[in-house]
Amino acid sequence: MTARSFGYAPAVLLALSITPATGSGPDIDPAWLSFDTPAKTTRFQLIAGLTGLNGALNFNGFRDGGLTLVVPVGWHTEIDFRNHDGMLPHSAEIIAPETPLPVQPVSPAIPRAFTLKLTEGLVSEATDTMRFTAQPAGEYLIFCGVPGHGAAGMWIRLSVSATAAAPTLLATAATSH
Ligand SMILES: [Cu+2]
Repeated sequence: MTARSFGYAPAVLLALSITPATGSGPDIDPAWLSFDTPAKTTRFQLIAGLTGLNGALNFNGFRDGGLTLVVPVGWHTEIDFRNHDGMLPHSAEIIAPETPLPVQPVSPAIPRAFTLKLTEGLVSEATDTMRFTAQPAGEYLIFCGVPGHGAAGMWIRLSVSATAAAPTLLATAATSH
């Protein structure tokens, strides 16, 4: 990880000091997240298959919850999905954590928090935007709905926080299988 990647947000540095990253994981690009604090709006670029990790079954180069998007409760949230994978279709939805992970799409945990073609997936370079209000506070997964993908590790985390003052992106411990 480069210092530059985290230089934009002291809150991220603080959080990382609490939950140290491994040092060998992928980088977080600060360009993925933007926000307007007075307007309580945030935008996150969600990129399916950004890298070859896990057979491209990853979001932004992270798998199994290794990246967490933190959004203050009640903020207007826009997730801009793009499928960067040249091979497989992908989708995304916000779901409640469950064990074991579902192997099919399930009802989204937040109204309107899902992409088009949830089961079939969006083809290479297709985009879709989901817009929703981040509530209620709690822990969620950003999960690929194409059958088998999410259960194989294609998910990251969304934390809707009652205490955060601003959105952040954190490298978090990936769940091992
Ligand atoms: Cu997928």
